[in-house]
Amino acid sequence: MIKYKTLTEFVIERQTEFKYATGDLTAILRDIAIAAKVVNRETNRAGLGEDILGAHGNTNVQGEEQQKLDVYADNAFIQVFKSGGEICGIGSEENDDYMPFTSEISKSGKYVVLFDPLDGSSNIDVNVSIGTIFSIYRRKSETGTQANLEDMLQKGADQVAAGYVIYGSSTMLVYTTGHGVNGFTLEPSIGEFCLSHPDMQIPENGKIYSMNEGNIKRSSKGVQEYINYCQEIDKATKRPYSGRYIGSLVADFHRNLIKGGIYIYPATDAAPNGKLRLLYECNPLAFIAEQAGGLASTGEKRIMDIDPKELHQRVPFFVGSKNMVAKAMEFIQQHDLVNSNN
Ligand code: P6P
Repeated sequence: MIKYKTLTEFVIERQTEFKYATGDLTAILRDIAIAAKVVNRETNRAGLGEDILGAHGNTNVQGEEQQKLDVYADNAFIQVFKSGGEICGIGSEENDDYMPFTSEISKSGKYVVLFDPLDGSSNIDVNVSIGTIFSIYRRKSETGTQANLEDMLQKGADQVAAGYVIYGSSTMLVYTTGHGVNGFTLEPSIGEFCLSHPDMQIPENGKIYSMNEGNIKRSSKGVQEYINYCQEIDKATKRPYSGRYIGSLVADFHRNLIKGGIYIYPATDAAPNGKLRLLYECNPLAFIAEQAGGLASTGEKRIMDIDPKELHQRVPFFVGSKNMVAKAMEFIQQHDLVNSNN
């Protein structure tokens, strides 16, 4: 008899590591797992579902065309967070403003969740892996009141937990509470996330770089020089590296977490702060990366040190193997920061 260790068993076993060990984290991760299973079901049958493919017909605050599954996933996670009682409010990529929950049970919740319900959703119709990304903070406002914007605008270093779900060839949930990174694979026959990747560590070096090279001529000199570095022939440092870009952040990040590599979405002249959102994409993945021994930077500063100013704030994002991110930062320092100081 193969004994799986389920997510719930694992979290209860590790509950004491969670700063506020009151069972709240167990409940929050339980809720995330429930919503993930619901989203997984629809994702896996998207071509067959009741008209679940394609555009929803609205544009979100990002100016991006919402996919039907975007809205479906957003509602699924909001529903479980609302009914769980541990969460007093949320911020989501798919909602213009943050959402304080108004029930008495929710107002007594001690945590907020910032999340991207379905990242990479433009890939849904072409059967490419997509993901959910989440970031959990302890509220700053008084328990019993409605959550406020200050609860949402917390820097990444103050996250109490973070993680992602990847809906791929298998469905996995990967999370950290600041005591390492652990990965759980959904076992469909029992409907449980089971420990499959204990204590995940990202290799210090890698041979994969992930960037939309269509942006290269609109990127800084430092980024261009780093990509040139990746493409040079140098046996001693195992270059050229391989370019791998799925166009789905969670899928690119997850591959690099396991194999080693760097993901770059830099500032461009079209997107001067980059494309990715600090609160519910960069901070949670930065927490995972650092806990797995990697780095996450804007190219100049640590992602998790940034004080957020607005809910959908974008930042340039360099994340992955420690030595690869450090090397990219060297090129930024050499070619961009020096010039900007002139
Ligand atoms: P581009 C998806 O919209 C996303 O947020 C990430 O998942 C992905 O890495 C990136 O944007 C793709 O953006 O501009 O290369 O198509």
